[in-house]
Amino acid sequence: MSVRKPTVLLLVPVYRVGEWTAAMAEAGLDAFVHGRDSYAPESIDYVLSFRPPPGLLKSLPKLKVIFSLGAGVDGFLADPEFPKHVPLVRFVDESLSTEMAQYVLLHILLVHRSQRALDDAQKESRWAQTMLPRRTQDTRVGILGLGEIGTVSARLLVELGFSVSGWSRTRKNVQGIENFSGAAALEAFLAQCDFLVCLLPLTPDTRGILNAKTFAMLPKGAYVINAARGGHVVEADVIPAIEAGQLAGATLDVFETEPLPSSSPLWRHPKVTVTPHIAAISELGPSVKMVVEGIRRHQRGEPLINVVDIARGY
Ligand code: NDP
Ligand code: OXD
Repeated sequence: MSVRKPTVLLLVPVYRVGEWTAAMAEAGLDAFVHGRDSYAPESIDYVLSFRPPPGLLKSLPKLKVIFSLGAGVDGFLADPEFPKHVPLVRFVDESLSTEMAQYVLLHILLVHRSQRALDDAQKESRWAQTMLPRRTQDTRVGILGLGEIGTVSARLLVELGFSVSGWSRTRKNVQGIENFSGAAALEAFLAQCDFLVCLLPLTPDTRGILNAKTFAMLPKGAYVINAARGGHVVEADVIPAIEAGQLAGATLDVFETEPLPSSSPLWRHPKVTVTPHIAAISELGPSVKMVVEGIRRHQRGEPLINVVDIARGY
């Protein structure tokens, strides 16, 4: 069967269009490829993006599949004109999940092992041998979101001896991880988290889930890590919860406004660690593989994989 040569729109930074085009050709995809500055809307079959400009996808009348460069698709679904009849395939990748798990582990260990305080002691040539970590098996890590990334992170922490639980929408059975599911179980889940790690998708149900009320449900002195989306946190509630001693501190990789404005007090608070949405980055090779395989599947009439459930929001 002969198939028409497809046309692909790459909504990646203009300076990256060349490397994407070359990598797709190297992967054997015979396609017309355009960047955002040179395309005819009626010619586009497939689009690749992370946060497309609102309204743009709707302006492509022959669009067949949308590929998300990121694992999170909130940047697509925030568009009120998102064409809901077009399948949206999201990026799911082992190396992305591993990098996320590394980020989570790094920031838990920095706190668990008092590394920041030990750095301060070194600056004063002080032998701080009394700064011993709490027993790992007595340290309870709770993960909001036991999906692709949450499960890899949870397993890594279990292997290192932490006591791990996870919260999901539907019931999960992951060995060694206590599962809490559904909105009704959230309070009981939070009540037993010394570390709370957010790895949820951003949906109407999860927006603002980290707020003064949920912080108050944690044990006093809990530590919060958000590597999911800025919209999960009510940013104005973080510093008051730390100053009240309810939170020991927070590590935040993602923010409502990115880059985080220099006026944000989060940058300067001694108990807040800010990183620039860098917990994990989608690599070119696996991203190209997802797009090329997805286009081939679509052209052969085979089912697509990792299709987002638009009604659910992830
Ligand atoms: P998945 O879709 O695989 O997992 C999502 C998990 O969240 C599932 O366990 C799901 O439950 C749970 N969940 C969703 N809604 C609810 C709810 N209302 N109540 C309880 N649980 C809920 O996503 P990934 O693991 O692939 O990615 C998670 C997020 O990580 C992305 O959406 C993205 O925002 C973020 N991310 C951030 C990066 C960074 O660099 N900072 C990089 C990559 C991703 P169930 O299993 O029952 O469906
Ligand atoms: C993602 C991200 O969702 O990079 O993959 O944030």
